[in-house]
Amino acid sequence: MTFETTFPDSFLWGAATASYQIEGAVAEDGRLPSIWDTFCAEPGKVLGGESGEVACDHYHRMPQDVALMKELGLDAYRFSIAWPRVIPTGTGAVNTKGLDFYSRLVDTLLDRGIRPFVTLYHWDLPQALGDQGGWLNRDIKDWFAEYTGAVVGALGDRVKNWTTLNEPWCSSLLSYSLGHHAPGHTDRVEGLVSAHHLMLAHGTAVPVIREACPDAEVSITLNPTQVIGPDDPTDADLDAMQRADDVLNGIFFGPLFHGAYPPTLLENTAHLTDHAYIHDGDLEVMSAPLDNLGVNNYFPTRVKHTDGATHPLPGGEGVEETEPHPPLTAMGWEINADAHHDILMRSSQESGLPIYVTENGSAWPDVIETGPEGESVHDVDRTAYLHGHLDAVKRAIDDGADVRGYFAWSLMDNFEWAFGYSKRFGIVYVDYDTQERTVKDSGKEYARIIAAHRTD
Ligand code: GCO
Repeated sequence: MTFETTFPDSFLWGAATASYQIEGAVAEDGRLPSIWDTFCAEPGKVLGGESGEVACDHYHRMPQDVALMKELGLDAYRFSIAWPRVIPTGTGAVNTKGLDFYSRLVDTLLDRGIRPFVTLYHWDLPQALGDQGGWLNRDIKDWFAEYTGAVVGALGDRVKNWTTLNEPWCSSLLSYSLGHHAPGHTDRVEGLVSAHHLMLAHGTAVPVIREACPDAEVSITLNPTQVIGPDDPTDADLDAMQRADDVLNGIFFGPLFHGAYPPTLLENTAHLTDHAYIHDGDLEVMSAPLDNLGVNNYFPTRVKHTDGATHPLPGGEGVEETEPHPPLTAMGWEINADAHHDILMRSSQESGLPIYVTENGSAWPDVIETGPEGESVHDVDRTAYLHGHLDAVKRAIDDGADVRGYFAWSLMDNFEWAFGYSKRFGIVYVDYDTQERTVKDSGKEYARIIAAHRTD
């Protein structure tokens, strides 16, 4: 191992997970279905018909999993709260048993000296709210504020790092325009409307968090992606790049940090909608000041102009997504640490805020081997990806971005949404038959890097 890049002493080392991807126990202690339980049950939506029903059984193995975090030397743990555990019907009665699980998790983390970073929404919307239109219903801003108040009211005495939403791009455009995620709709306008309501819910929740937890550090996690065009772009290619950037990045950077949508996004979608879902005053709510920005980033996006079919994203006229450049991960994602550096710089400039890399990592076809010293996973590719991307983070810091921490995706292998259990992102291997956890070589290397930075 030759990785010797050094980070500032205050840099925070973490790992991330999400409720539906690890918890299991979907019908326990009063939890009711989310839109993901429903989506998984629909034939053809998730590879192998798999679901988060058992996942990593984290709900029952939480103390051991926190012990594992301690063993790795993590400073911080980023997890999400399942809305359908806390308010199973979406609005109304709070389920104390559901909330207690997270309260125990927070106490266990704090006992071990690990700082909790809590995400309020990582895609598991109560089905009861899905039945009322989900993110297409403007009332969701109030439903989300009510849920936020319940959670922050219960945990805000111990949790300071609060993130409203994880990757609103995925819960809007990927879910309502591209149909890959729950609820699986394929409508260009719905992608725009749901994105707007996500931003509105976010902006409505920010003051609720501050009220319940005055010393909170409030954040949102986006998944911006560097848009790369052909080497010698024509004007038409530049237009395609702008359109792609608007619907991937500007659609969130604009409302959050500039108080307006990109004008080109509005122009290029005007033939689809009159944008009547944008009400007076909305942009003001959406741009509520934040304390930091979470960035999840794995790969860049390559586009060029086409005279062929319109891309299914809104404003996709003339846009063609082109093949990623090798080397690729098991997801088929381009490994491009320079693009990671560039998107951190961009995120820093757009937001003017401190940044946390709240997710970054890679999937590989891991093989577990049994030897004299027990089980091991020699995931050299994941380790190389980790080194390359950490180095890119450090370059971004040197170039002036205030990046304050890095969370590996993921602490352990888990339910990878539409890909079921077929893709492993963990730095810890999970045997889904026995629920045994094995720290992979990449996890050991991450622990070594963290230990090398310990100052206390
Ligand atoms: C996302 C989510 C995670 C994924 C991870 C790998 O970025 O899509 O936040 O839940 O599992 O990114 O795809």
